[in-house]
Amino acid sequence: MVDPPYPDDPGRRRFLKNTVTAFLGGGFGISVVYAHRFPTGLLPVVLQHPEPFVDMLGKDTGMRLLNDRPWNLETPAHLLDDPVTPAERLFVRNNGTMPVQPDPNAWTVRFDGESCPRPTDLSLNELKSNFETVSYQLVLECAGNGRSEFNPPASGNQWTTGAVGCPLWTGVRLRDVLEAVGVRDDAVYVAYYGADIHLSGDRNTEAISRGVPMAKALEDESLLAWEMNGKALPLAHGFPLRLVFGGWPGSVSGKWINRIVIRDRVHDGQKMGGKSYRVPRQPIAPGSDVPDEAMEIIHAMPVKSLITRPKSGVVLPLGKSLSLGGHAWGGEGKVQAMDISIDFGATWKSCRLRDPANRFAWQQWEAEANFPRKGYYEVWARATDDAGRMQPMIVPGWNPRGYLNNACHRIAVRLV
Ligand SMILES: Nc1nc2c(c(=O)[nH]1)N[C@H]1C(S)=C(S)[C@@H](COP(=O)(O)O)O[C@H]1N2
Ligand SMILES: [Mo]
Repeated sequence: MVDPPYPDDPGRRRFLKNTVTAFLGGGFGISVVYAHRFPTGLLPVVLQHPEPFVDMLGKDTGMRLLNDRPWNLETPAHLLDDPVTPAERLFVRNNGTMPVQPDPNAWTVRFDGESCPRPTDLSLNELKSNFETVSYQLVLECAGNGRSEFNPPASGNQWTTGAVGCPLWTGVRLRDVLEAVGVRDDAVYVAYYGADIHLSGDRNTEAISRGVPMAKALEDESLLAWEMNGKALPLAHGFPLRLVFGGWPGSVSGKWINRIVIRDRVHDGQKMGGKSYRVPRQPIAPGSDVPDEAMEIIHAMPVKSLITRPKSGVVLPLGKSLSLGGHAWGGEGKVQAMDISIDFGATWKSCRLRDPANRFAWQQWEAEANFPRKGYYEVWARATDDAGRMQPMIVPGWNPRGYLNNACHRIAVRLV
């Protein structure tokens, strides 16, 4: 798969030529019927927008490809309708190159760090057999979900609304394992290293190495997981072992885990400092420069919701009511109310809202809307958490990397 051409770069040009040749020869598993007529030097359209034809990590063909080096795929809202997100519809956010065919039977995790009294290696098989196995549905959301709406634009993957999902995860409690390994009283942070490789190929630099404060590491629901929805983790989601911390930025939920460090300070690994996964402590004017010292690490994610049915753009005859539904999640809190508006926020109607399957799982909501006249409408959806915090209607708090956009999700509706 390729990006648009870079005509000035000979290496890139050669790569494209080879890719096009392979494609025309059927090498991508699709026969190109008139291949012999294809003009030399032209880039097949499908290679610029490969979604419908090319196998993207076994994902639903409706996923939106943001980048293939590293892989980044998001899920359109209408494909996120399931209460438990299926593997084929879970977004992928990679910072580096995925490891190749890890052998689960040879997999070990090293536990060490300043606040670990007895550095220990545990095999995946030992983790599976020595600790209680538990399952929780946990929301995984990239802190950059919604980034595409910031103005001025923030660099990074231009996620719209689809870097979120809530699968069922199975594994052991990180807490149980930490207790067995030993934790000194001065422990402050627990952080991970994974087997993926920095895009530069440099083996001395991690693609990403992040962590959480002790309190989050020790929660009942903080998992070292090897299954998603009752099956082994797919490679793209961290096979054979990953962390899952529901309600926090997805970046703390390390994939392909092979080392866990118990730190006596805030972890200082790759993407813990500078502007990475950090936001200004005080609000700033959009586009302004913020010194790193004025930034703080993102902890829990804010309250948010999605309209997953119908798909935006629905056309309805006047007189018919519209059934709507979706999910709402509160970072670490519970969602206590869900409302929709059909008049651009002037009035709101409360929705039916289910309880979560467990803490840090998303909640399902449903509502009906009735429209007074023919024409264009938007349905806006707004969640309120148990601390009374509501989603804003417009993009909140500009920050240099475009994190934490929890503005209301909107869909277009036409009555005819
Ligand atoms: N080892 C490793 N772990 C990682 C990442 C990564 O690039 N490498 N990406 C993180 C980020 S930024 C997010 S949002 C989540 C995404 O998880 P998913 O790809 O399973 O949806 O994984 C996190 N864990
Ligand atoms: Mo992320």
